[in-house]
Amino acid sequence: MTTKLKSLQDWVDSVAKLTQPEDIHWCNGSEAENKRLINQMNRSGDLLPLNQDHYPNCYLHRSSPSDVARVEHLTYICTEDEEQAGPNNLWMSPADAHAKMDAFFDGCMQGRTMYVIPYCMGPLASPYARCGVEVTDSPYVVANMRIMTRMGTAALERIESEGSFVKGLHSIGELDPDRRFIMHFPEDLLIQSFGSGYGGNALLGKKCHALRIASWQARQEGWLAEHMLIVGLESPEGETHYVACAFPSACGKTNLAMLIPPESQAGWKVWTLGDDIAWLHLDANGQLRAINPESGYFGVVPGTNAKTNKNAYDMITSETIFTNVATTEDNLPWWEDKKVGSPAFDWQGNKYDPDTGPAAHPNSRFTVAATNNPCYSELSEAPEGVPISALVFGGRRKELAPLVYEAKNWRHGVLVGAGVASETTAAATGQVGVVRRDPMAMQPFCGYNFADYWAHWLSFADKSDNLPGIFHVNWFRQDQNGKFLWPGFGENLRVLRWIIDRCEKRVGAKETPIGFLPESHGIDTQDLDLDPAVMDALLAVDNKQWLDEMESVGEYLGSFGNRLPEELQFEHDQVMQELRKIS
Ligand code: OXD
Ligand code: MN
Repeated sequence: MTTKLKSLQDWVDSVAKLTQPEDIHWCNGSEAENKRLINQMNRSGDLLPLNQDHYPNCYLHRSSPSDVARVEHLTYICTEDEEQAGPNNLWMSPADAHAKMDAFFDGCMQGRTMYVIPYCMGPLASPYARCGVEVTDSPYVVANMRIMTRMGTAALERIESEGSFVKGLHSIGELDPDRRFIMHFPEDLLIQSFGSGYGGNALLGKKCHALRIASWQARQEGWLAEHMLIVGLESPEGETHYVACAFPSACGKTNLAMLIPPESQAGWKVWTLGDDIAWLHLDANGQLRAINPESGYFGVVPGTNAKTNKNAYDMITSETIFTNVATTEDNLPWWEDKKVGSPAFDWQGNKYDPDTGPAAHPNSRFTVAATNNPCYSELSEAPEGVPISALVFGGRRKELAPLVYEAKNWRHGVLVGAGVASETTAAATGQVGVVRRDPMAMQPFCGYNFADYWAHWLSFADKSDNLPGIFHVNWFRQDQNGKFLWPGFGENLRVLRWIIDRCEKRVGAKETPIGFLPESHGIDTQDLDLDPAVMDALLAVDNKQWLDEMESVGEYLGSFGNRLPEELQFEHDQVMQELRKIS
């Protein structure tokens, strides 16, 4: 197979000339093609079949031990003007980046097959969807892209009719951390990734395209590409509200997207649209609508059990690619907190020894089609997406941030988003558990200067008088002994219900300098067995702590210099003033 689109054929030819593969395979996305690839990877050892009686069509991939997470220190935005990338990104000039990458790619596919993967991010029939083509020498990437995107012939047809696409060139190289870079050239809609096979570095449709490049495209075209789950909440009366929530990596987006209402919330139903990325557009009526550009989940495995997320637990018992989990004696996948079975082999395939650390890697992952999810929303394929009632930011904070609060208006909400901070997790290489600023949960993913990104967010206030409410939640507040105050998981529905009630103007709220908080009894705690003092602690706003926090947010915003939008500075000054009045 080839293509009738000359610009695509020329690009593929030029990549082949540089990388010198033995074969070129254009992926059509068919079942037969997938089977052939899986069989081939079973033979090469790239994919190991798991126990097929209990986990039909499930496979295990073991990464190279130094290739288990995103590498933010090797991820660059390469724009002509350094200011475009901003202090939030590592920058390299396109000329330097090309020189470096061309040397890496030179002859790197010798003896290997080069796969050409046409893919579509978003429903194939959606005007909001955008296409790309990834060229890779990794069959594992092909199998994952088939789950995570609409990949193959239909995507190629759309690309041929549109004539434009995002180009992604990937090679695992030698999987050498010293010869690894993830480069983005937003001005050319181009991604180049070398030396890693890990999801976020190698499945280029995901973070590289659907967030870094798409955020750039979105600014130019007037929409938003965000690190957000999308979930529908259907009330017992049959009314469904959709919310989109941005949390940093590995802070429970997949769990919230697949939430199971506890018994006390009888009659509520939850429908998942997406667990990681949302593309948001204003429609002709000024209603914000969301599509999920992805068609599968690449979720963190440890912690998933029949209690924490039964939907996910069930969803990954068939047709799933596991990466870096442990295995039991009878070849079942195993991970920390699975609660059943015990590990015989660790994630590297060695006999499990508890002294050498966890059996499954803390960032071990599952890749599975969204349609496997028991609460898959039929609207996932709706070309026009779903209407969004609320946008919710959140982070992992032991203290400070209350369980929930609502921004005073859209502009203040942009400040709330810009002020998001969270304790780091295993999803990226580096220290775990340190608080870092992660505006809109986009710190690792915004493809341009945050100052311009906030200006873009702020500009929506002038485009519609019908924008969703903006909220902030924190499921992770702890007491002095390190115990979580809020039960989390399914019970988070109680907080989402308050959010919906606020959007529908059905409940009052308490005004504080940081925003609107639930009144006492605002959040339904029936059957929760929660001491009222704990609820008070969860909703406490400590002015002194908040003054310190806002000072630190102010310093952070100041680091963007005079590119920082005045309106954002104004919102910040307002909150500072209010806090000072009360302190
Ligand atoms: C992810 C991440 O893989 O955010 O979704 O790191
Ligand atoms: Mn993510």
